Amino acid sequence: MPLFRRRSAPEKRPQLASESPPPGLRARLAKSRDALSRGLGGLLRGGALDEDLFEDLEDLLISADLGVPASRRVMEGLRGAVKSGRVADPKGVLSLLRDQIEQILAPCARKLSLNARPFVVLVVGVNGVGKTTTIAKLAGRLQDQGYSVMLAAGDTFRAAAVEQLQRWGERLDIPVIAQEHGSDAAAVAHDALAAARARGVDVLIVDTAGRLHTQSDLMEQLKKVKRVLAKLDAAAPHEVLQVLDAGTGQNALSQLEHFNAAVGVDGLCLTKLDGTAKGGVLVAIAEKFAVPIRYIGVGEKRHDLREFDAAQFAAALIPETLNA
Ligand SMILES: Nc1nc2c(ncn2[C@@H]2O[C@H](COP(=O)(O)OP(=O)(O)O)[C@@H](O)[C@H]2O)c(=O)[nH]1
Ligand SMILES: [Mg+2]
Repeated sequence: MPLFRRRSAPEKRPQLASESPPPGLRARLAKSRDALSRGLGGLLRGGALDEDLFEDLEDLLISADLGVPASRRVMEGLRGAVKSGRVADPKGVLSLLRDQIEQILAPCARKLSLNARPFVVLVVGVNGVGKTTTIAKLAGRLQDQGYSVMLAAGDTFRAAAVEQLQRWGERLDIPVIAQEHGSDAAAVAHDALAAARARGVDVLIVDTAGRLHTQSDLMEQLKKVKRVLAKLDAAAPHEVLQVLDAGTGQNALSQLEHFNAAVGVDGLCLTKLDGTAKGGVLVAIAEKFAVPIRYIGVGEKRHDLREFDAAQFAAALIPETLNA
């Protein structure tokens, strides 16, 4: 239960001509689905649902970045269903694949719940995965829901990073707490949380660097940011949100392990699902880690952030028919 009530939503901004309604998830996951579609079409049109086919299907799932353990588990489910006669044709295979994938994803579909005020989100992840863009999209989303938001420019390593966040702040009309490039990220986070409390802001989102001189410098900095936030509010940050670029495929799993070991990851946002055929990596992550997937990024614009929904994602990934 959120501790505080939502404010009434702000008046709708006039729609700009370029702001067409966001296309459905299916359209945005087309690259991942097409890759699977082609492979499934080739295999399932062939004929018998036999062991040769099962092996080829397993290879196809692995090549679509579902990873070995998840691909095996899906195929075990399919073998069982064919054996017991529950699945007897290609359409049945597709529907079973969708169900199996949904079952693997379902435990990770846990929404972010804003149960503190200010609710502090610390956004982490390697350079270029989409942290700053995700922060902007998330801030816009929360603002649309009636929450007041503040941003902290904690990527002080690159001059352009502070400006990038400030530009988003201007566009969204959201305050951005920043110091000059090269200053201490933990000091920025400290000032931002103090300001958020003083101004009674609902949500503070803290941006961070994705690269410093070394990987251990980065992890030490993130730990320091966490410590400093916790000094002001023992429960902060309430959410360490790691951003992962889905296009990096299996590499995303080792990024998660590294950051989780250093700072503890509470939730994920998988970005760039619109530009990659590797969307299956969400299934690999869900099979291996019991980590909430909060959001997915499906484009670079303000509205291109979706709450993660296991059934929708599975349905968008696996075609309904062989001609889809
Ligand atoms: N297509 C696409 N591009 C994205 C998405 N999220 C971020 N990007 C782009 O990825 C690039 C790096 O993003 P940025 O937020 O600066 O990454 P950061 O270094 O982690 O802060 C930018 O060009 C973004 O516009 C997404 O969901 N889809
Ligand atoms: Mg950034």
